[in-house]
Amino acid sequence: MDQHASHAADNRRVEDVRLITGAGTFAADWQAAGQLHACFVRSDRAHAEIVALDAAQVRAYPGVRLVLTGEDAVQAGHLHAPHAFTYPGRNGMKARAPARPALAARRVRFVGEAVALVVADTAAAARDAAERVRIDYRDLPAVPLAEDALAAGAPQLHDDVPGNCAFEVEAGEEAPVAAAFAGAAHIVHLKVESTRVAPSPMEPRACLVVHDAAQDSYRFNVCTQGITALRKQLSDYTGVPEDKLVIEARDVGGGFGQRTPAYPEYCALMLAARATARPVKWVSTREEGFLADTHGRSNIIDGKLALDGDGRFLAMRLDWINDMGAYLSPVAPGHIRNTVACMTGVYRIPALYETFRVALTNTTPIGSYRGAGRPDIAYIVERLVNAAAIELNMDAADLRRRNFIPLAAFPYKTPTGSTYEIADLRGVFDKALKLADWVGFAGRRSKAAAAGRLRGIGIATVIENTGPGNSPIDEAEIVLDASGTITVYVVAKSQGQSHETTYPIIVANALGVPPANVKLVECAPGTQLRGSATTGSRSTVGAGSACHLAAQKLIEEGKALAALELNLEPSQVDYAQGVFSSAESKRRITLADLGKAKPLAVKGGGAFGATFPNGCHIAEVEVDPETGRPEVVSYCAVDDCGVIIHHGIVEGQLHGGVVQGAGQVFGEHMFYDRQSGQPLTASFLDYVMPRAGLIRDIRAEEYATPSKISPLGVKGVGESGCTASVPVLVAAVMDALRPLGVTHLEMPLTPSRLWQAMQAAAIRG
Ligand code: MCN
Repeated sequence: MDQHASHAADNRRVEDVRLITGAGTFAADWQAAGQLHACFVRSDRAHAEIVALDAAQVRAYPGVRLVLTGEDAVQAGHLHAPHAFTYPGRNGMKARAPARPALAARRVRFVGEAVALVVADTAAAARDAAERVRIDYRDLPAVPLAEDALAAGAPQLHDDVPGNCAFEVEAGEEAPVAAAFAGAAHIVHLKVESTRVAPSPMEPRACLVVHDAAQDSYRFNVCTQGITALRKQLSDYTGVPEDKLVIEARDVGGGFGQRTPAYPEYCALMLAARATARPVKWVSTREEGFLADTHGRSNIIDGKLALDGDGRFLAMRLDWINDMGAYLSPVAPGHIRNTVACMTGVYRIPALYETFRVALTNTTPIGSYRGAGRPDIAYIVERLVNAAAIELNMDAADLRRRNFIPLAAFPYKTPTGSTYEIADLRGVFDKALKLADWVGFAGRRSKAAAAGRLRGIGIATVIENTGPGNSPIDEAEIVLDASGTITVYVVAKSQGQSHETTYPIIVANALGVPPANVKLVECAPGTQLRGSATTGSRSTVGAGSACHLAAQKLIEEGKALAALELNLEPSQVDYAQGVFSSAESKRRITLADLGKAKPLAVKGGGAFGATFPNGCHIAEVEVDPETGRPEVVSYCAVDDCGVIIHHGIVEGQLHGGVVQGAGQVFGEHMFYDRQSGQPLTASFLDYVMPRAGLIRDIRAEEYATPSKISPLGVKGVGESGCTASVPVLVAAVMDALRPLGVTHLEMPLTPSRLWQAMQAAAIRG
């Protein structure tokens, strides 16, 4: 066990009691004196012109204070949702980013798009009035599927996005890949879909906006993954300077990437707060969440892997269609960046090339979703590797072992430009094979077969980047105040990752004091600290490292102040376990007493690049041939996230991630009617979330290779579980059905889909 884990031995998390006893403060809990309530009128069709919008009658309705429409948003200039395709695409192409007024003007492009905003004295009055807003639409043909949207002659969503193609971009080099394919002994080809999912955090979105007329500034209480990114995006969207936007968030009930962007609703609420001169509050319903919160994934990937006669990988080509929904979200391009960063996976593949076509469709915009491209790239790469093992009649583990990047090759520069710092792939792999008893599988399969069940095993060996983050610098501030309290400030924002436990441990370990003596404040309103939002599993690397460095600075600056108090030279002062002392003079002063005499505030931080956590997951699934019901009967995971700060939290993050991936594999799917563009799974009746019993027992073990990117030796872990569980669980199901001749299925692997595949295979004979 490393030094940083020592204070966390009892595994308790500081925030748990507050959160599980209902004492949290979530976005909807905020109230402001005199607040009004908002309700959005949303489009009930996927693609239509707004012919007329009659709000006159509604404006006169009792309790109604304001009705805003798309024209108001256009007039205010709340028009251009920011996006991050700021780099040139294929042949120098510039991204075509369509305007997105905060309320739809003249045309709607997806079911659930906000068309008008009604503000009233009560939430009920706002809802009643919103139902009475009359909108006449002229329906237009809809294209909810990305491949349809990119096809010649498809209905066009935006005049300035010809062919519904917002961007084309490529990575790697095409010529060496083509040459390697020409000389390959084997080529495997697969086209798969990484399905569209609705992230669905527990806390529905909510936002309270207060406009200060004197300062012309806005104050928000909102569920967010970090205020710095949100502040910048809101400013870009509305033109209001960042220093006029103050954002406050306390507890956030899940984010999964979906709580990052500046949603148009927030910009419409700003207009309402300004126009009414009253605070305006909006709390989303769950149904609105399905329709208007960003979705995740939704990629179609055509992949080819070339191998030599000995099963060595020669080259890989991937052609992606990235569905982005009706508009570009500010965070969507992150998927592409991440798939490029990890394209080679854990394998030495000398030549790589991939293309991306970013499609706009009549669906809810796509944003980041836990993993943001890493589960997608891991899914296609691992499925190709499994297909290759079948083609070559090799054991899936042997084929992987043959192609791993060897330990001696680290730091490893990939053909698509990443530098993997350090990973002991064989070490992780061997530990996982042993944990899962890989070699004993044949016996378990026979036993299951004797009981009339189809048993399969899957393996996934994955690596992911924990992102450079949306700020080049991460900072933390530590204040030692006159009461002797140590408070640490960061701009990351926990949504369930237990930062309130983690950062105090980091600071306490550096200072040699109990973690209980250190308090954390995340995202203090108005803070000017720099740092990334809690995205890309980089908070421990970024904000955590900054906390560590700030604590070291506190010791150094504390020594100078202690020297003054003790009438010594700073060089005569030592520090250990919360006490400044001098061996010669026997004088001493505690950290707390120093704070009382000389309060101190220090800032620490730096630029911490991407780390590359990796893992090997092995799962076994049994399928009931009578009903098609799959059951995960074994799940083993060995992960390397570097030095671990808190083992219990890491385990929890892995479990959560694994089950989140399993949700996509077995049930979750945002599904649209191909003709009308109506979402058919926009409630928990139809959208199948994973239940607690889906994976009953996850056996997780650690394998640490410390990272030098962070002074703590940490790598990220928040998304690792779902990056690995998507490919491994699909592989296990496919392996179970392979003896029947089923070779390819798309997610979600529902009982009915499996049953139908088995029936079709039986008919084929
Ligand atoms: N940790 C550790 N040692 C390490 C790395 C991490 O002890 N070497 C622990 C720390 O306690 C830290 C936690 O793991 O608080 C997560 O750390 P990290 O990997 O840095 O991830 P972030 O804090 O940046 O969290 C982001 C990540 C992402 S991107 C998504 S999406 C996600 C996730 O975390 N969404 C979550 N986990 C989630 N968990 C919950 N409950 N809810 C979400 O919305």
